Amino acid sequence: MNNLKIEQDGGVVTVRLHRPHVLNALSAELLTELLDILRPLDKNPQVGCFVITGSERAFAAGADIKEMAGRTASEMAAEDYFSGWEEFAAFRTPKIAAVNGLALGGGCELAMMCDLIIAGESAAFGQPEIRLGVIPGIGGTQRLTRLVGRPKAMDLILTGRTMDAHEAERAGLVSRVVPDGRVLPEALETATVIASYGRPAVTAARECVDRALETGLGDGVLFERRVFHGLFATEDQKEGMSAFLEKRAPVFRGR
Ligand code: CO8
Repeated sequence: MNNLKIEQDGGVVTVRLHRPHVLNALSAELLTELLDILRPLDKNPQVGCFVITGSERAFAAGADIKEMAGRTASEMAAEDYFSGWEEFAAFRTPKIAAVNGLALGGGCELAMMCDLIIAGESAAFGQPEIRLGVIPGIGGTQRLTRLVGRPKAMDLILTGRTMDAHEAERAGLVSRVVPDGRVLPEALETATVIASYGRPAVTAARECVDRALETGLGDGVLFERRVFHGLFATEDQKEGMSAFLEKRAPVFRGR
């Protein structure tokens, strides 16, 4: 493992991006390592949440420009360069981005593939690809627009400017802003809470929320109601509601 540091505490797996010499620029090798490590963990019922973080200075300063710079269009297309990030986005385990410092380009796009973004007060978010003669390529034009709306997405993507954590929170990109030193503790505490809940309900909640970005209101509400009905087939629903009525803490078994 050259580019990542992994820690596991109970049901929470923390992945630290570790390419300090290039501000955690996202290389193809980093992506391969990330997918190789998370693929089996995503299927592991004992794992309830992933936390993705970087360093104090940079969450990630984008895709690795050195690695991309000399490529031709046909090489990029033939490799479907960086399409593997969609596998990361599709993992069913909840993902929290714990962001200190720079989240630029692919770094901002990686954070947006997570379910929550917890940012330090000094964090900065942006899609500066226009300055390199390209555009976001790992979902930035799509996810940013859905999250913050067209006016702010155009502002960021056409100017390449960064926004600070408070602007990002006001815009709806960031879930919570905390003091810089609290970012990882807050993310780990939040991940522990999420990991303590029953997996069927967590998965259902994620899928329903994400469906809101893909579909119309009527279809989305119907999808939610059907999923809600389906959860009554789980032991966790019986346990959660019985525990409430018996005034005790529930013990979820993830089935
Ligand atoms: N890729 C490679 N190396 C990088 C990157 C990067 N994205 N960002 C920083 N580095 C390297 C620098 O080259 C430098 O290396 P060296 O010490 O060998 O010169 C080192 O990290 C430290 O950086 P700086 O000296 O530049 O540090 P500063 O504090 O002066 O500046 C900045 C920090 C402002 C973040 C500056 O480094 C910068 O502008 N970086 C580039 C940011 C950027 O443009 N990101 C977008 C990249 S493109 C992208 O993400 C699109 C994804 C699309 C993928 C498409 C697939 C189909």
